[in-house]
Amino acid sequence: MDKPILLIESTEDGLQVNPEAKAILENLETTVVVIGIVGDYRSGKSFLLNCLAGRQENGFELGDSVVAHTKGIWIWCQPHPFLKNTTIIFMDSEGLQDPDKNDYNYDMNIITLCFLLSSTLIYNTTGRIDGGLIDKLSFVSEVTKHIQVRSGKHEAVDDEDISLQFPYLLVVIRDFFLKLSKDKQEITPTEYFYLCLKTDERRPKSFNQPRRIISQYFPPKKCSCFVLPIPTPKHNWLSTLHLAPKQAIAPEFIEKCSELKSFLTSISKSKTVGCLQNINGHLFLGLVECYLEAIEGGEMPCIESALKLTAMRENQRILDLCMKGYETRIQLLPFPLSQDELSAAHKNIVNELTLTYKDRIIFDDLFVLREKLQDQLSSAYNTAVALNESSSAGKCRQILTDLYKPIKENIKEYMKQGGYAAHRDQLDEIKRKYMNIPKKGVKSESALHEFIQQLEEERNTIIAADLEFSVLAAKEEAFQREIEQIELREKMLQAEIERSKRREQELQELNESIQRTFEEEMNEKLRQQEERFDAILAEKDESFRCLEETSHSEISDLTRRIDEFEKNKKCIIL
Ligand SMILES: Nc1nc2c(ncn2[C@@H]2O[C@H](COP(=O)(O)OP(=O)(O)O)[C@@H](O)[C@H]2O)c(=O)[nH]1
Ligand SMILES: [Mg+2]
Repeated sequence: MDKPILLIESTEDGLQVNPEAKAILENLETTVVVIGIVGDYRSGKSFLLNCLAGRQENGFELGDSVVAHTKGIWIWCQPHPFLKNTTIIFMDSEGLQDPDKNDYNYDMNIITLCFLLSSTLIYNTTGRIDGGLIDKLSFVSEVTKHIQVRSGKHEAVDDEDISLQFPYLLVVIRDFFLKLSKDKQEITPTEYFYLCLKTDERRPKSFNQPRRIISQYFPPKKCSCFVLPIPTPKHNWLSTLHLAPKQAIAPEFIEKCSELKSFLTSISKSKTVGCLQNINGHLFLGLVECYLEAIEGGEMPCIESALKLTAMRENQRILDLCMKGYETRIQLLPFPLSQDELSAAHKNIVNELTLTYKDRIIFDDLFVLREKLQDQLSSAYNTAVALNESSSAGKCRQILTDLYKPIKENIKEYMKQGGYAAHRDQLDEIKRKYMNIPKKGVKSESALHEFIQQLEEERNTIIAADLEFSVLAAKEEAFQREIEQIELREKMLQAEIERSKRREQELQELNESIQRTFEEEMNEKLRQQEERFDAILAEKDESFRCLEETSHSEISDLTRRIDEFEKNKKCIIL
């Protein structure tokens, strides 16, 4: 925190927690050590806290006039100088006995809240350690009247009980210049303080009562007195110390302040209320709210009730954190998972969360809390199971949709004869591919079943189309066959015609051939005949010639013979 912030403001509706401070404290997970300061108004409380916090600029506001500047209760969170995970909350309060307010109840409420909230409470005053200081401290007994330790109304309040709940009291006296001694021996301010607390039975009750109460509630182990010198010898800086240059501040003051700081950090323990140990920012806020509720409700703030309520609220917060942690971790799981994987992850997360939060759960309602946690965890686990199922179903559906996409896009191709078988084969292929895809989660089978079921209508359409196309195909086939028959017949006829043509041609050719042959033969025969005739003729001619010759010779012979005959006749006649 860069600068102080108002924690409790005084509004028209009474004291209220400032939402800005609430937001800061709600997120403050470290243990807190609360160093509060109360005391007279304009007694240098804010200036001292700034010195202890180590910074004047942007620190608690100082009043450089007689008008008190700090209103309500302010806080300034700073890391503890040497304790890990610890934050010191410096808590500045409105001064007491401000003549402007003159409201006793208001003062008591502020001081009671500081008492209840501080681990160490500085009572800041100026002057001396004397009876006057003790009188001023009698407000402690007043505070006890405003605090209830236990919630049981008729229960007797044990002073030690109250004392245990009280913070460490550090009385700081400002502008102190006296030497403290007893029997000429220098003594410490604390020793001197306790000397002043001694009762004297010869003195009246009004003298002894406050001393007794202070000794009772603040024994030496719970109280110290510290003195601080005047911060500067230059009185003109006193009203504006926060503006004074460093060299204007007295070295003894600086030294004493750092001594006080070391002392404070060494004695200031983390804020503890009853069994509520190591209170952190939001538990502290819980206490603030509980005490304020009581005060504003006109009741006495009760430590035990505040403790229980704060513990209950804190436990609920832890429970919520636990559940939030569970949900966050579950959401980071790589869904979908198998049931075994999910169950193992659930167990791991629960174990881790138990380890993280078990020490932060507060006391007595552990059983109730455990039951509550178990209930919430089992319902969160059911949600995780449902989430796993829906994630698995989603993934499986997506895989199946992707695998089926090419078929879906070309579904018309299956609206034909044999389409059903083709579609079925494709589906079988998809099923095979799908089953080989790993990490589909718990809904693998059911998603497939559902998917196939969803295809029922489509498949029926394919079957119907398949049948329709089969009938058509059968008809077409019959028609085709008829056409084929006709074509065949046509072909046959054609072939017949061809054949007959061919036969005709063949016949013609044959005829022609025969004719030709015949003609050739005839011609041959004629030729031969002619030849024969010619031969015969030639022969005849020859024979005629021969005959002629023969005849001629015969004739000639005859003639000769005739002639001879004639001649012979003549001769005979003669
Ligand atoms: N004499 C004196 N004046 C102081 C001291 N510390 C602070 N002052 C001055 O007292 C005035 C009030 O201081 P402040 O811290 O606002 O007082 P608060 O009202 O108690 O918070 C301022 O003008 C400071 O300069 C101190 O130790 N001695
Ligand atoms: Mg102040």
